[in-house]
Amino acid sequence: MSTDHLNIEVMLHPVPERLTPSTPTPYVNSMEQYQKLYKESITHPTLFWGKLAKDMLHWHKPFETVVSGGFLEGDVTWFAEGELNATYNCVDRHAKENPDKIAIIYEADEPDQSRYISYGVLLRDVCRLANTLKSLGLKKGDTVAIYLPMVPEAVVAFLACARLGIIHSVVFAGFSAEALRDRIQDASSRLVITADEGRRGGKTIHTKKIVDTAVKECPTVEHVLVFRRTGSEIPFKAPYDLWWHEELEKHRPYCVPEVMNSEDPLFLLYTSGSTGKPKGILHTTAGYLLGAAATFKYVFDYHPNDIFGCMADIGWITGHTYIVYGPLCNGATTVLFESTPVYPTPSRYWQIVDKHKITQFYTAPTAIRLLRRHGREHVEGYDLSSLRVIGTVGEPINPEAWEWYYEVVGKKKCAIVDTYWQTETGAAIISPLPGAIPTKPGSATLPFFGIEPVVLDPITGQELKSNNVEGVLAVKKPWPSLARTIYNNHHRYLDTYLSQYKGYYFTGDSVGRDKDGYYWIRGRVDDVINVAGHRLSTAEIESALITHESVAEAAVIGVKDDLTTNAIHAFTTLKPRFADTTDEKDLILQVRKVIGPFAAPKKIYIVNDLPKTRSGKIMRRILRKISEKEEDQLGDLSTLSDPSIIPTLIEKVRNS
Ligand code: 6R9
Repeated sequence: MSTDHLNIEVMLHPVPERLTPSTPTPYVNSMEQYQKLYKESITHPTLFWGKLAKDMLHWHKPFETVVSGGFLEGDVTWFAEGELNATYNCVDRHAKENPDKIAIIYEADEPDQSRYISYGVLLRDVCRLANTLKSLGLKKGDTVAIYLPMVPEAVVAFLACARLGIIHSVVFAGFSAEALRDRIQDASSRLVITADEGRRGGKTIHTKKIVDTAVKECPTVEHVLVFRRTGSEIPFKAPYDLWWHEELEKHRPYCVPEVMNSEDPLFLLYTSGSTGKPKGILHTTAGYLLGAAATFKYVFDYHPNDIFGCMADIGWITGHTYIVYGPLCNGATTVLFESTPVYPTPSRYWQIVDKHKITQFYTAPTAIRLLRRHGREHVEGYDLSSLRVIGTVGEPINPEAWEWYYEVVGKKKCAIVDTYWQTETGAAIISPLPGAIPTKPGSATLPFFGIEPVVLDPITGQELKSNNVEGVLAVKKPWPSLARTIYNNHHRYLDTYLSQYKGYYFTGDSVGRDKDGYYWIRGRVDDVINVAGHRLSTAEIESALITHESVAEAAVIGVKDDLTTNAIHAFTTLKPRFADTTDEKDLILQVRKVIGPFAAPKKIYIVNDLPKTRSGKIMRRILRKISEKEEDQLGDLSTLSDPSIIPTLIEKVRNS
């Protein structure tokens, strides 16, 4: 593979100077210190993680074995024999020490409706909800679905489950009723926690109605607990439906935390893979919590008086790790943002930074690209001098967006952390450390402590050991926050992550390692596509299309897009008797209905034929080239069963 493009001299941004004398000194203060600590973490992982786990977490019973098992068998465990409770770690210990410290700043959809929740109040609310869950007969090992907008009660719901050892399965509130139903069914959830309605960008989302549709086909659900967010009239069937405020009022504000084993499940989170069926990624208590807490502290260089603002949604892993578990485990103040970057104006992010004096700000490259398009005038006029670290996650950041973030937002004084990780990795695995690692726009730079990334030759699976190489990204040795399994499908876990390259964890991403050992994530090599930081599977969208009565076949591809990294394009053929009565709009609606609005294709082409190999495989590569208007690069067409359909496809795309 050519590596020429890796040799372009990229501007190396030095670590920023400390801003003022009162700026805290970063924990890791130089490249030498990073390298020394990194080396220790790799040569003595047991010592390294063992010490960190003792220092950062509160244990009811200490662990004896730091790590056992490995990638060959897929039977990794961390901190066996240890006992702890995630909620105790995230709430109780801080509430005891500093009950008035603000845990959550809720920045509501409307800018004038902020709420501040202290650790003391959070503990009481979590306990009341935990007692409510207990009274409903829920217990350790059960699963509960959480389908809530970005309100503090969502955090309360996470933590009340964790207090009792109930496995929470949060479903992003943008998913449709059908997608929610599938996730409730797969996890056999006994309860759904939701809201009457949601508010986002000035619009109302009919959350409870979506839940009502979903649970019709979910016999395991015994109750729906409804938080009142807007107070509008909604359909409500007691005693199946229960009001959050009425139930919590009945219960005491203290509940003893359940003592959990390190390897007991903490939560499930569904994510897209290369087949149509989403995977329930399972994280366990101690390993996940340690990964979240440690990366939060070091990657964002969190210090005790900081205000941390992660703009993600709690429905995705970024929200789990860097709105909830990472910050709260460190006793930090975390911002929960209900709105969008452009509501009511494209200055909203910077208003929030100014208003709450945010010190670390974390968002997705797609949001930065969007705001860059709106212009720097929307950033000017706000005091952003509280910021020290500004981060990105979810997709590669292009150098133009990086530079804009660095100059216009960070005023060339903040460290940018481009954090690479996945739902499966639980926490960041490749990322700069703000005080130590010089950055290059577009590179996630170097591995976090204890992570040994490798570049593999995609065909032979051989490790490409030198620098200046391109290949696929894998990790050599287990680390605490890696997901342990796919819920009820360990076989699929082994197949997806551990079998392709024996002895390694395979990320599904391709990567380059440059002459300085810096990593450049290139994108997925499987059928997963990244649209505005949302992870989607082409197969999942195809199966949504195919369930429409008129669709015969569907092929979905990710096409390069300036704003959203990839845009979804779909090619479909129709069953002859529906050919005159179905149009593109019907098919877009179908995807919105089955998955959710965020998965709707940007373009749908209804065509007579799809390009296939002689064995009947759809050649998506050709459709991608045609969609990207690169017809001159279609490559070898000789394997196509009918090459004559190509000009018609080109014409269709050109004329659309
Ligand atoms: C945390 C999260 C994971 C996929 C991952 C990769 C892409 C995430 C990235 C990045 C380039 C970064 N990705 N961070 N690509 N640079 N800094 O996003 O989890 O939703 O599971 O997505 O996102 O392709 O494999 P998830």
